[in-house]
Amino acid sequence: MTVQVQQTDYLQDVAARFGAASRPADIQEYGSGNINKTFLVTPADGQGEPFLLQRLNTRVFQQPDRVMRNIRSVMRHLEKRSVPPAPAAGRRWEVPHVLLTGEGLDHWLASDGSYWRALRFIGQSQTIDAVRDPDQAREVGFALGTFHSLLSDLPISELTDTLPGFHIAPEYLARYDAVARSASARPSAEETWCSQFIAQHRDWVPVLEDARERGLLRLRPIHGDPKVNNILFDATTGQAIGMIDLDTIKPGLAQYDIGDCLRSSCNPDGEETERWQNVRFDPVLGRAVLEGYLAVARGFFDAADFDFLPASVRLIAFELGLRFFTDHLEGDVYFKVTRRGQNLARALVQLSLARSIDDRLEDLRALVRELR
Ligand code: GN1
Ligand code: MG
Repeated sequence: MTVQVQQTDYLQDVAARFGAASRPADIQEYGSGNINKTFLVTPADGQGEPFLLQRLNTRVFQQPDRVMRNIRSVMRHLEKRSVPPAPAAGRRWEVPHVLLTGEGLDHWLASDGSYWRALRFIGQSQTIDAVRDPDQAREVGFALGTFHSLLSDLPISELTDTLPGFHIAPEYLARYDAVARSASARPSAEETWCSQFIAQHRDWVPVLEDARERGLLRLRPIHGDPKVNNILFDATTGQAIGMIDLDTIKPGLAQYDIGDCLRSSCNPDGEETERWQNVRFDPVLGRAVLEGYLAVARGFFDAADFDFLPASVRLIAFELGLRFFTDHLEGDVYFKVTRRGQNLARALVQLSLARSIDDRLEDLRALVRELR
């Protein structure tokens, strides 16, 4: 009870820094992110707009000022850019603006060292954890295409790397190898399945970093984390209206984003399903996502971008499986869990998704040939 009250006072205090002047505001935990902690703050009647309060996970983002600097660069860029990409004209498009403290800062560093920020709450919107049908999938592609298109003329020199090594698949594999060497001598059947699957498909890992080193793919501004529940939909029309969670914006390969978006939106069972053996990549949804994406982004997509699309979808599913499994072996230090075994369950889902993508790789290649 006392802990609860202290916790509430603490949050009220932090919320007040960002303008929740009325106390007490209603503060509820919000969303399903795996990294940061998010709260919805609703000031008492007539005392201001609701907003999101987030505690940045500084174990993951060890230089949180860099995260905020990137978001500032992106916001400045979007404000300067008056013309939306043609297919987006006339549609609702929202940006998660950062709110300032009374002192004009974009974050609040609490005395216990925790790092807080606040974001405008975008009303009349919703997120989804799995895609329902091709129309929704087309909207997912449209959102990522619009986002890429809006940032396509932001020089990467204006962005910093908030998370060194993020999406560099060979580094995740090296980390896994190191952790696996000291893992339990008595693995469970599911752990054994994961390690065998990883051992059999190590050759999938270098495809994008090799292409980058050979100069085939270039760095550009990416979102970094465009999974389906980081896309906002209008609550009434169901149209995609924006991308949230801008912490991982950085110079990267568009293939990381498209791979992540496809692996996430073409898995109708979602990331948290317990029935991992049933997980399938849905090619009908895949076609719709790519059509929606290319309707906006075709202009800056070159031949090599198309060439590496199929392999990048398989890679990002495999990479995420590897990341979840490594975290499971390390004792759940990176991704938030509510129970022991959750990161293993998530790894099984992503690795069997990678297997399903691999089964369909020829179809994916044919689809890309058709759409290019
Ligand atoms: C994490 O924070 P959230 O839930 O949007 C992770 C992504 C993973 C995703 C899987 C910084 O994203 O890379 O794809 O979980 N973000 C970071 O659900 O590691
Ligand atoms: Mg995130």
